[in-house]
Amino acid sequence: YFIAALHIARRRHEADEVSAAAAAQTVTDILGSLLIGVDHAGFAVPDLDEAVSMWTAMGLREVHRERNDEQGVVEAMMAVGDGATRIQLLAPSDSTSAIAGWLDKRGPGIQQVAFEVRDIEAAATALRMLGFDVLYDTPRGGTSNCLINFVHPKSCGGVLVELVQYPL
Ligand code: MC0
Repeated sequence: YFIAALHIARRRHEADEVSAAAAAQTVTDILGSLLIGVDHAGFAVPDLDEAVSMWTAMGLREVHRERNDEQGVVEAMMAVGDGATRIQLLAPSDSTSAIAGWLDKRGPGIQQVAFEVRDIEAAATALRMLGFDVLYDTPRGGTSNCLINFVHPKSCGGVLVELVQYPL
């Protein structure tokens, strides 16, 4: 439904029924309706166990841990309070991963902010229509069997935005 609505907006502009600005606004409105909230912020850390200990000492709780070889990370999800907010601790599992590169260049810190979306394919289509640089042609596997994709920080104000869709 969402992807069909996005293509209709584009076709209406191509047929000169609506202006480029009006079509873009429709795409933005659809994209806005696909956003559910901030799922997590991802912190790059050199050592997962040490980072988990530090954030546990601050009162966060580890609720999930897994290794993702495609992304080259070992990660722990930390709950902040009783709500749904999570901090994702990301340590490199191999020296060529994005997290290893980030740590080399910038050291530990906030590497990404993740938005939960209702339909990740539609969100990626809308973002591309609006000129954002979406990294993967098709979503890949993320935490807890989520689908993930990313918007390149160069097209996004210097912030790496992750898109997350939970399994049904
Ligand atoms: C790089 N840059 C960033 C950045 N990474 N800026 C903000 N936030 C980041 N995370 C900037 C650099 O400072 C540089 O700017 C320019 O982008 C190119 O940097 P680079 O070091 O050459 O980096 P690239 O191009 O090799 O890689 C950047 C890219 C990569 C975003 C394509 O990190 C990537 O593919 N990320 C998506 C995958 C990922 O992050 N996986 C780890 C989390 P200047 O100004 O110096 O040119 S896995 C995950 O999160 C999963 C497990 C999950 O949640 O389920």
